[in-house]
Amino acid sequence: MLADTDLSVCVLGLGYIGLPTAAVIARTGAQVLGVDVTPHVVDTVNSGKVHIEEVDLDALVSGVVARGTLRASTAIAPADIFLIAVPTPFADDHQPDIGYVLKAATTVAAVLKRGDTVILESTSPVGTTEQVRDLFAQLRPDLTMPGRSGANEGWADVAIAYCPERVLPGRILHELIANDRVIGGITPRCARKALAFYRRFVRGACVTTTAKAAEMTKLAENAFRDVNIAFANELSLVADAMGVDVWEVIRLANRHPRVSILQPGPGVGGHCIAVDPWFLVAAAPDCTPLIRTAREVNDSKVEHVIAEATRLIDAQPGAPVACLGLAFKANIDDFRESPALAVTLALARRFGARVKVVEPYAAALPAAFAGTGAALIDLDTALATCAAMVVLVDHDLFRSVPLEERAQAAVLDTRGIWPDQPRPLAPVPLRLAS
Ligand code: SAJ
Repeated sequence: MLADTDLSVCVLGLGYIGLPTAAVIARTGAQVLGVDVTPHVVDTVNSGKVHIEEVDLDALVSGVVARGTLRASTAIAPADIFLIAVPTPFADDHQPDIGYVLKAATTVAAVLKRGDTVILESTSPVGTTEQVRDLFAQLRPDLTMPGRSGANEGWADVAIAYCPERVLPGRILHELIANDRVIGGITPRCARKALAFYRRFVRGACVTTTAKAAEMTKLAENAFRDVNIAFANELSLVADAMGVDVWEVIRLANRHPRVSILQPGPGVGGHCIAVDPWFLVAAAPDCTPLIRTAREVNDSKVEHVIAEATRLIDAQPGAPVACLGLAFKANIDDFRESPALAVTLALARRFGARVKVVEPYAAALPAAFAGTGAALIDLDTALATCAAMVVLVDHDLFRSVPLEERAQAAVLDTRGIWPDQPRPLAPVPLRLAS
């Protein structure tokens, strides 16, 4: 194995996964080149700064850039290991779009040489790693690719593997090292080569399998969480209709040794749990009614919260109302696919300047709010001036507000952070079976 300082690694995509991964590898002493299509991202990293908020990432990036082990560029260069960490969104019809992966692979193909290892980390539909291999075979007929028929297929010039990231925003640097990794090789030899690489910085167990099993494992993990959150969200609708406190029910049910219900909320956001289950549905639409329904339950929770918040605001004619939080979850600055943002935007479009937004992780309101009249204010101002409050994110800052500072406000608490808050409205009568 190469000494750490002799290893060159190229990370394609310097987003929420690529940049922390590049920095952690650079910390081992390997020479890391981070490639991104956005010049602003490249310039920011090269100046030792970060374009995303993640605990301790700024200090790590500034350290490895100063030490000379991490640099960024819009152009690729030859390396021993290529790690692809680009987005895999879905189209309007929920079909996965692996265009960025194939584009990144095309870029890699231009500099690929005998002995290199290519690892895909982006969450991907089952079969994507083999598609990348086929693309390499087409673009580089001078190199042998693994798992294609022919003599010595296990000993191809290039190793190709899939190793999904599993880190939780807010804990990325810790989880990158501590979490177990599933490493799927196109062939067992590919998996072993990728394993040797991850062993350099992962302290969790590294388990090898096939590329397809690793791809499906990642999708199964996020679909599992989505289904379980959907159960909690559905329970919250039933509990609301019955005038029961869902948070108390879940707390009590979770005292059962084999029950562990997740938390309801205003819906499921982020770029993973709200997206990845669709990859399974798209691959096997006839076998996935549960996964599809969970997605629909979680998406419909947003509409339910908008309706509830509208009732609350209508009951306070003319008064300012505070929406607490825009992020897709607590204590981060990531607003992608955020149900909190969707709810607040819908309310801002309907109630205009009456809507005040409190988001400690935003310096300004996102562009989508332009023309609505809504304003960004701080928490203390909201507590002093708003007659109604809609809690959409469980940021620690919001949790810390004592009852006496919010007792006078009508509150819709979609995250259950203020259990002592009096319920402002009678539940909407639902059609319950007698
Ligand atoms: N949420 C709830 N109730 C809960 C838990 C979460 O409503 O009890 C909501 C959150 O508020 C948020 C959404 O679900 O809107 C997703 O948050 P999350 O914390 O469940 O997950 P992510 O998207 O931050 O990260 C997930 C993780 N996957 C799993 O836990 C199986 C992470 O490990 C993955 O690396 C990440 O997806 C990814 O990149 O795929």
